Amino acid sequence: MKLYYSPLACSLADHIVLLEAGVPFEPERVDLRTKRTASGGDLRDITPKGYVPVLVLDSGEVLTENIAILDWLASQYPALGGQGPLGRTRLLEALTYLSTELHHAFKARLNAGGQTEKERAEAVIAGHLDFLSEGLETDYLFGDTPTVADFYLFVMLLWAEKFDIGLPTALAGLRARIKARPAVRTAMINEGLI
Ligand SMILES: N[C@@H](CCC(=O)N[C@@H](CS)C(=O)NCC(=O)O)C(=O)O
Repeated sequence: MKLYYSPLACSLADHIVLLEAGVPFEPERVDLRTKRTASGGDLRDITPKGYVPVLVLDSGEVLTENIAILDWLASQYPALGGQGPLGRTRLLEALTYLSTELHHAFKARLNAGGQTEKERAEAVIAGHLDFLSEGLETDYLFGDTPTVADFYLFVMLLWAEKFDIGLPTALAGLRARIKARPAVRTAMINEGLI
């Protein structure tokens, strides 16, 4: 398998999950501005979407879209997926919220032109973080062990740190717990983040 990623992009979630699963894979860095990959290719030749994450399976199939990739990884490595009869549905519910609400709000913060837009985007982000924190009664989103959704959330909690957006206590705890995991540390070292 090959993962196309960019440092501190949402592809960090997939990078962490592959390391947590202990599966052999080849990470390849992408410059999102030029679309050049570390080996000299153009990401748009792999997917015309031109964004990460992109996971190329050993069969040559190309997977894009974080929800789909993380769901596929959870199906391959069930310890990182949802448990019980509604497990997969709850996981997809969380991944969809993270992608279409929280990630979307961070995009608005990233693209904000002026102070008013920045503050508006940060208020939306804070609302989502409050919602997530109020529902958090265990160490991770679905209990005492992390799922792929926790790693996606973790990436956005790192973005919050970067933008100096404070976290509710429960999410600060989750961020610290995930940051301390050996696979997470390895992914962050690989991406040059620590
Ligand atoms: N719909 C995609 C969006 C992924 C996405 O926003 N990727 C960002 C990094 S977090 C990216 O590659 N941006 C570069 C670009 O869009 O040109 C998904 O959910 O996977």
